[in-house]
Amino acid sequence: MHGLEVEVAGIMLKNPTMLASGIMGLSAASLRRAVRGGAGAVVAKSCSSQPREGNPNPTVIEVPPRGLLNSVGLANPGCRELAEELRKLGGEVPVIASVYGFSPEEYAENAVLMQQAGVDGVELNLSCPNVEGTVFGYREELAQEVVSEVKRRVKLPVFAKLTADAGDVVSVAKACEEAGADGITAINTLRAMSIDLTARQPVLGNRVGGLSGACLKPVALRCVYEIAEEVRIPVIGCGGISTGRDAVEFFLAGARAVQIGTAVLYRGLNVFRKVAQEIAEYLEERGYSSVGDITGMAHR
Ligand code: RRO
Repeated sequence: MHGLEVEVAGIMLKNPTMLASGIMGLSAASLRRAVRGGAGAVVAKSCSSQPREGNPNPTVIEVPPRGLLNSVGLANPGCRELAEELRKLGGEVPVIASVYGFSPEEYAENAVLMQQAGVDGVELNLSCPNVEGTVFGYREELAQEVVSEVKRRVKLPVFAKLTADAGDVVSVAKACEEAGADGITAINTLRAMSIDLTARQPVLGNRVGGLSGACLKPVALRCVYEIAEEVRIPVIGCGGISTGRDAVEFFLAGARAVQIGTAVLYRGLNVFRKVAQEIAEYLEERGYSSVGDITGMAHR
């Protein structure tokens, strides 16, 4: 397939599809399955300094059509153990670690551990809907503090993953760029809930969770479009992408690459290869030679 290679903050991707954080967990074996499914890069599940068990069950439920509601609660074995797993992944595609922290210093320490593990980039999860405490991506100055501290400590490309639950996601993106972020990932899941009519209680053990899947696409697309108007660093689209046509909408809105998560459930692990093929077909049918030819076109 021609013209699918993209460069994102110095990282070369053989095609613009990436595995979104959280979907395939954090073992090397499961991330490799996404690589075999054709992903141009993979993002591991977010990790914190200390291991976390996560929230009470149920933590993941289906929200038709083609959506999920999760309240996983950052279940992870801690960054040190994750670092050992990511070390096993060798060079097939770029690997991006997703790091979380309860303070800017913790984010930076975790990012340093990931850098030592040899990853290609770090995504700062500033937008988890399921953890008690500060959501750094809700406010410009908090997001800025985290990005500055991480950039002070690591040399790798740093992406800030943001949420539309923030009052003004565009201002938060601008603040991250000012603090030295190398890219923006937009967006994380949106806070949402489901109520069981028989039990007359919220379905999720944690009551509230994060919504992902098809219904997120228009919101994510709007965020990418508006952020791309205001920042010069690359924007990675995330939210409701399951086909090549979805991906193309994000490129037209200004995204340099796209992340795919929930769609793995509906189109299988080969979703990356399928979406890449569908993007190539779109480009070829219209006489474009690369993804870059159409990036940001909807702004003109
Ligand atoms: O683990 C989770 O509950 C979780 C995280 Br860290 C996140 O960033 N987004 C999400 O929907 N779930």
